[in-house]
Amino acid sequence: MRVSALILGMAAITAAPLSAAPMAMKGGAMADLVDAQGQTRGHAMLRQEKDGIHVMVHAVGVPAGIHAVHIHAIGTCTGPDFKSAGGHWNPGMKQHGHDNPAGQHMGDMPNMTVGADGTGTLETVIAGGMLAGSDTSLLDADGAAVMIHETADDYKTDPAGAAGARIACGVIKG
Ligand SMILES: [Cu+2]
Repeated sequence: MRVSALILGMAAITAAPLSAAPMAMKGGAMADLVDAQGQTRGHAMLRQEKDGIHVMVHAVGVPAGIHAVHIHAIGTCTGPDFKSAGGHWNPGMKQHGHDNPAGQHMGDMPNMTVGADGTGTLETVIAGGMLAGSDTSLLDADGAAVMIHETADDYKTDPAGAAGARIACGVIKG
């Protein structure tokens, strides 16, 4: 059911008025998430709005539980550890975590709850974030990646929220 909703959502984007096309082309991106074995683990859609980057992550085949989801700074997903994606997207040179007084990273996002069926959805807004068009944009020369972690983000431990291993990674494609 969630997949159908997603397809409808994508259709809605495609059916946007022509006048919005240049903005949509500049402002939309997506990522296919894969695990350490290269198996599909869902996808993410990102779009630019006035208030920031709207992010929707849909996971499939992920262990049930609460998982950290971040934007990492480099658009390279080399398994099995996905360290190739670097640290969190952090153009403001802050520390990690919404609950950290010195935080937070632009790439910090709320945790995603995955159910017993292995699916989970996260919808959030990266306030003030820019996909493209500025020197602090997400889609810079080395790109960026969406990452799902093994465990929950504690929203305060620098630099990564004590969220454990990187279990699924997706290169963000504009
Ligand atoms: Cu991360």
